[in-house]
Amino acid sequence: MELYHNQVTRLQGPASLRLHHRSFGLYFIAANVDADVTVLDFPSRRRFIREIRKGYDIVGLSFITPNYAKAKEMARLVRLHAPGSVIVLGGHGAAIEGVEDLIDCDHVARGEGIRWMRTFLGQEPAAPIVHPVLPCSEYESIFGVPIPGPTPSVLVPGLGCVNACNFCCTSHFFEKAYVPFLRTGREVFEQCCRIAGARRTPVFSVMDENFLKDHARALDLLAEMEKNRRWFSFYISSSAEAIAAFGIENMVRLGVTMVWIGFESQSADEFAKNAGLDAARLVRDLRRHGVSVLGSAMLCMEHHTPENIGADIDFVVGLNADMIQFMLYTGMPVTRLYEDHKRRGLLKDDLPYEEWHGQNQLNWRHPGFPGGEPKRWLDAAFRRDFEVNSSSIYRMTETAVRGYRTLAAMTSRDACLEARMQQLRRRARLYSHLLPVIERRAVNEKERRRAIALDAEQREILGPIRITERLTRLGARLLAARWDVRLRLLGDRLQPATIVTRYRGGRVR
Ligand code: B12
Ligand code: SF4
Repeated sequence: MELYHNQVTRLQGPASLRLHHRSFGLYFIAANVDADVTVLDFPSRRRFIREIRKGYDIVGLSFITPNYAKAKEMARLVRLHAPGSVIVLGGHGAAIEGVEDLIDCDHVARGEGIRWMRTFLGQEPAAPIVHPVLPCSEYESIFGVPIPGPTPSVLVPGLGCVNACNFCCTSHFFEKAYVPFLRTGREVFEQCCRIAGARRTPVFSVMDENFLKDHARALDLLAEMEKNRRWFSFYISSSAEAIAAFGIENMVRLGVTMVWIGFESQSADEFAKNAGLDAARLVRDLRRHGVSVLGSAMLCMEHHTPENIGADIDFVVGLNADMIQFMLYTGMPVTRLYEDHKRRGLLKDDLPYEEWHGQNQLNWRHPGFPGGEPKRWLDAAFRRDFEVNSSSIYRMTETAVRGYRTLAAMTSRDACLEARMQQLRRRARLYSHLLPVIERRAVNEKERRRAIALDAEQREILGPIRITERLTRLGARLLAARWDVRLRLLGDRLQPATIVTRYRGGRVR
């Protein structure tokens, strides 16, 4: 249930960012039907059985392709313990070909689920959508040190993307169309005000594959924030071409803290979204303005060979983004890539769906990368990025300091830029308290020296460390030492506790 530790910072040891995410789709459905609904997130088998024995009319199972075996087992348990319940399968796993014959169920909901469930219940499918109030992550820590304050709230302005890159599940699952939940900047702004009020944080993690693609909505949101002087900030995903159209200055004004960009490969022109892109420059400019970058890249693509893949890894490492996701080129059911691999007889039919997640084996036969070779390249790529560019938390601290520097150097700032500068200052200050911890656990001498230098630099521009901050630093060092012991004795697995949320007529009880 972790984004970073699964596929981004997983080889960064104690410096890996740890957080759990809920299964948002289920809450969206629960908040938008007129019925009594219980959402069980991360249930243990025992907890699941206890709940379904209550005899629900419908049990909806949300799963993605690699969770196939779990969904199958859960369906079996429903038949056994709640034979009167109707089983509905939904989420990306519903795209598995013939899933209705593979998992014992009554219905399969493909694509957007609110509309599907409302129709199934005989309710108005096109009624307005209520955005649930939810934390994006349950628990946030780094080096075992909890990140203070409330976690960001989740914001889902819409699903899918029109770009239809051949490998992209989300685009194909929603039929290459964008399914908006919030159509205008004003609607996004209103939801932000409501959710920020309830959760007491202005920070949002936006689950929208390509948030800046709807240029007009993003500009409209910025205008609303400026008019009302509410300075929300956002973690977003966007394609390079959408970022270029929106502009970096607008991103700073909008309060983009981090952007996830799919760079995919050095041969960027293969994807229209990256045509003519100077990726290194884009990353440099964003980071200079205080916007952290999570760049993603794919390994073992068709054009890769053991001879040329190293150059692609070097290219991605050379971008020096704050974080990198390396992922194996994997065609999931419903994508054009899957259809293509199937047509060419390349799919590994005997590979269980649990392995279709892009972090271990390829789900297709690539002549250059048999057996365990893909994993070897993946690990080497993550390791190289870590050794060359240091830990992601070091880089994020550097981005915040650089961003503050850039904004502070401007000769004039309006209210919006002034607010953004103050946010960057607070972020730089907060992250910098981990620099002594980074220094002690540095991956190499280069990172150790960088951490010391960055700490000195931030003190020079942000002022000396106050006494309370010294205590914070001491606390961070103690917690990090405790985490080292925990990792040694118990390993790095963090199992989320079950979360139960009960809704009555769309409202949380
Ligand atoms: C948040 C997220 C996560 C979270 C998961 C949190 C959780 N508790 O499930 C984290 C970061 C942990 C994560 C991890 C992984 N993820 Co992920 N993740 C996403 C992401 C970015 C957003 C999903 C989301 O919440 N969207 C918002 C909600 C509202 O939309 P939704 O989930 O699609 O739900 C709607 C419909 O699908 C449907 N629906 C969903 N469930 C149900 C259930 C019923 C009964 C019904 C009727 C309808 C229905 O209705 C909902 C409302 O319309 C998507 C990409 C994307 N933008 O969709 C990838 C995505 C789902 N992840 C994916 C993958 C591969 C993974 C990993 C395997 C990656 C990895 N290698 O480690 C891991 C697996 C983790 C695990 N153990 O399950 C793939 C799934 C591909 C596939 N075909 O199965 C996606 C599509 C990304 C991609 N493009 O490749 N992920
Ligand atoms: S731009 Fe990103 S979200 Fe859109 S189709 Fe391509 S990979 Fe998917």
